[in-house]
Amino acid sequence: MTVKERYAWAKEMYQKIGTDADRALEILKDIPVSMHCWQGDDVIGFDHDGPLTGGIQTTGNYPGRARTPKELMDDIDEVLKLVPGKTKLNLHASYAIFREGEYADRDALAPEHFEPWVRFAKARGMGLDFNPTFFSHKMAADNLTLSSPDKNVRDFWIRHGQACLKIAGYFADETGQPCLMNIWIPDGYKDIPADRMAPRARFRDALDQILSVPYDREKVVVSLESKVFGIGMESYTVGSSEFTINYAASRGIAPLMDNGHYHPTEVVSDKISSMLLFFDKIALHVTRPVRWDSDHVVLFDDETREIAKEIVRNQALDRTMIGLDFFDAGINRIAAWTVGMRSFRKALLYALLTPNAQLAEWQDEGHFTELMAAQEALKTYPFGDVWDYFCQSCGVPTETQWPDEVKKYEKDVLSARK
Ligand code: RNT
Ligand code: ZN
Repeated sequence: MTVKERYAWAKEMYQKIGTDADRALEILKDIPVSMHCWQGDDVIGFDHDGPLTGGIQTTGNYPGRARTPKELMDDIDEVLKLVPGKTKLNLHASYAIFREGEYADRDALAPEHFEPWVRFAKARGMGLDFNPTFFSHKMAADNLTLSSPDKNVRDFWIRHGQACLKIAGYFADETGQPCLMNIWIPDGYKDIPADRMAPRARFRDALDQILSVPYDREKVVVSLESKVFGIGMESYTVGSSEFTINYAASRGIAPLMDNGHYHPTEVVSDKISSMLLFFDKIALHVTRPVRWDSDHVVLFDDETREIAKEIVRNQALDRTMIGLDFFDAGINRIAAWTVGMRSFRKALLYALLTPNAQLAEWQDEGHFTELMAAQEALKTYPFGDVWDYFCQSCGVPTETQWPDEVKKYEKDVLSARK
């Protein structure tokens, strides 16, 4: 059977339970999913030669890491060939590209330092998202930035945030697509703090100063990412969940939930509905925490599907800014990106093929047996046939084809990076 024939058969199966596969695919291809640039080079960037700091860690040393802007762009191009649907590119400030002999510190970054990225994105019809980088820098040596007791340090990072807001506006203007600017700081303490309030008060005031720079809220969506702990900051994190939700709610910005940033039995899929009831827009970092905030490659697993279902069945596709955030250096990095991006789009497809109205009706009527049986039945529906057809119609390899592409790229390109 051809991919098309498999699809025709699968479509009928889904029709029987009341879902329209053609319509699902139409919606699916236009959902923007933001691909993080930092999977390609283990979160290093181009503006420093020090280590990755901030209490996050990339583990593994698989050969082929992108070391230059050109290599990273080549790798992203390769991934784009393997990933179906509308993709945005998510950059960090540390990926500024300087001309020969030029350098600007984080507080002096300007649109011109991202001009090559804008050219790259525009040529591919991609939108850009952005993140100030409050780590991997000498002014963040002790993992204190916007909450630092040292005013000099705080002011430096406030200027960085303000500079990034301008760059985010430039991205939106140039690409014609809104830019999410997500703020995450590593700040916290390893051991039991003597004062939990003052750092949070300083963080609040610093954020207010960053946001005092005028920006167009139609074009730039600012979000604030929470976290429960970091490596070396196990006892206290300034930007906790309560802090960020309250800050975002009171200042009219978006909360960002990274599903690696909660206690291991908490799930972001259960938080989305509550957030949607009180916020205009929410943002996500989809990742895969394994026992801790380990940022494993996103898979087509239960929680990933559940997150996608919450977005789709609450009609929140245009209110949720979806981005991925993981970094695995233990396997081929192109494959890591590809699996993560494909997995999240698969999860969106799975959600779109779920007869959500029928399931909700059963819940309301108390038919929990039918509900459980149907949810289980869906797991073995001919989902793969719809997915392969979607890939083929987007001009990218099907599920069994893409690994060969990656192997070829590894042989031709990555293996030469010694
Ligand atoms: C860290 C946060 C943050 C980073 C990226 C690189 O725990 O998840 O989003 O992963 O900014
Ligand atoms: Zn994150």
